Amino acid sequence: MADASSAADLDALRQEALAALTGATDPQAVEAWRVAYLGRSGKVTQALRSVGAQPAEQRREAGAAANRVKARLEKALAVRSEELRSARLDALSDDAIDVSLPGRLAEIGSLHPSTRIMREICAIFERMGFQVVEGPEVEWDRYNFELLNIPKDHPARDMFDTFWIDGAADEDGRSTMLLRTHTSPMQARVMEERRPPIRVVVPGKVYRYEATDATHESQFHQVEGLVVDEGVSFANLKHTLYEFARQLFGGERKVRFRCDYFPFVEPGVDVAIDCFKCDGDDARCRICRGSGWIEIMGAGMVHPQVLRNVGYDPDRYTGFAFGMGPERIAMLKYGIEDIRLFLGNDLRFLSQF
Ligand code: 2NL
Repeated sequence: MADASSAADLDALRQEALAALTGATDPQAVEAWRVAYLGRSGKVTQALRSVGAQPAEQRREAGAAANRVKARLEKALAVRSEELRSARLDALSDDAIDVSLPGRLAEIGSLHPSTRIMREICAIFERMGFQVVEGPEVEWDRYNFELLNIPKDHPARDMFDTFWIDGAADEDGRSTMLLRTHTSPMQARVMEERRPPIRVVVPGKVYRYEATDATHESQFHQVEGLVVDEGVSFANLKHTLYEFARQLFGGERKVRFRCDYFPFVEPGVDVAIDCFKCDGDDARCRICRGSGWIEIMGAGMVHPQVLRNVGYDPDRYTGFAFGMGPERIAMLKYGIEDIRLFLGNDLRFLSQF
């Protein structure tokens, strides 16, 4: 088209260009079309340039007409580009990666309730100057029972239904290796390795071979504590555990100590707090069952035989020890009714903590 500046020529150019654009079905073809018509030496650009060669009285109208064609084609280009873009998006199959979507947020986990309670318990004792130590879950008979005043054939071993491990045996063929039934063996190790003063808390997993129900699991946790030094008295035990109970369950709590039996202490006590749920007023209270008291731990003065077993002179050193189950404490604090939930891996339970 040598001279495209007449009204008829411009109209033909517009139609030609619009038809060519319809035939451009991918981004490269659309770009080639843009260069061919609207580019620096494109046909529309040339038509605009040729306006200057027209007779003066026609220039104004011819320029306006050429500019209208240019504007019309630019609009058509924008529409066509958008059509092709949305057609490409529609063509993506459902499982194709849509890079224009925002990313999925990572789910942030939370601490397991047993971990959370164990950390709370340990933090209270750490503030009182205790050191946190951890020990092996696979133990020797010697640390789990013997040093703790529970010799072979002692009836107290019936209190612990033990997972014995095949492989190591004594001269009578009885296994000597086991999954620890409490965390006390680590305290025996600490006493054997160090000399007083000793102030440790031992959190960790323990194992019992027993049928599971709402209040029994074969795997759970304990936090035990031990203090040994010259002049440690039952008054120190009472004060320490009183302070602990009030920090964990609230400053209003009363704390009760009653006689109990554990082979590694003498005297032994059970420690209870007054019921924070019903204050002893509800005979059918789910937490204290109407007694008004909730047992939270066992404790006592370290048995002189245990001190002798690790080479301490019981006339010089005395100590107190205590033990508690974080699952039981979590059940009381959070109103959890079944201990099996702790290992059930149900996110509806776990995500509440
Ligand atoms: C309970 C009772 C208790 C201990 C644990 C202990 C450890 C050593 C020496 C003496 Cl090395 N005693 N531990 C003492 C009394 C009670 O736990 O009901 N635990 C869940």
